[in-house]
Amino acid sequence: MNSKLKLAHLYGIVDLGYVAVESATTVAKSLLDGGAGVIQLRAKGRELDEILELAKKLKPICREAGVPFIVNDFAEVAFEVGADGVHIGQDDGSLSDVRDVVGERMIVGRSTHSLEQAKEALLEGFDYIGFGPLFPTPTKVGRAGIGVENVELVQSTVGQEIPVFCIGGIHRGNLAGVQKAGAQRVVIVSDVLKAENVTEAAREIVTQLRK
Ligand code: TZP
Ligand code: MG
Repeated sequence: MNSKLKLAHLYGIVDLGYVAVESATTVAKSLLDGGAGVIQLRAKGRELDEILELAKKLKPICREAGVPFIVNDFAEVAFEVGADGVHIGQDDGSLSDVRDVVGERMIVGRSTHSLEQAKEALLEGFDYIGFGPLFPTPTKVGRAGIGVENVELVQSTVGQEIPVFCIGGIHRGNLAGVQKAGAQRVVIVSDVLKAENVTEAAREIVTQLRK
């Protein structure tokens, strides 16, 4: 298991749906100060140039904190900026397609929406998975929540081999329940990014998950 990912409890996302480009580096620092153990740049619908430019700024900030920097969707961008990883969805091709671009050493993560997909991702060789959305969420519209029923099973099977980050509609108000359902690691986007104090929100989550 990747040692840095193993240490991560909160996977933070700098999502340009919530964060202005000008604030992205500040928000990344706030997430890191709060204890986020992974940072992803998610920039749906943005021009490649813009993503590349921002990724170049975020990478050294994460590097300094010793935290993996992951680019969502764009293996080429991840490779060009020397990111630590890239994250792809179910419809973004195979692991080997991505490996052709980024090589063998980069972290590659996969979104999964069922126990079956989670097991497939492990077998294929992904370094970690996202598992969800557990609950419907405005951050990813049009996708139903899969609930927490399989969280324990995914954690106790796939989660023994690679980190499993539960995602989707998780917030400080339901985190204890998600944890009780078996989650050890989470991605939380809107609750943290919309918080008055991003660092404090992240810290609260990390503290809860370390319990
Ligand atoms: N993939 C599945 S749910 C989701 C993504 C990117 C969004 C999670 O965002 P939030 O705001 O924490 O529900
Ligand atoms: Mg994607």
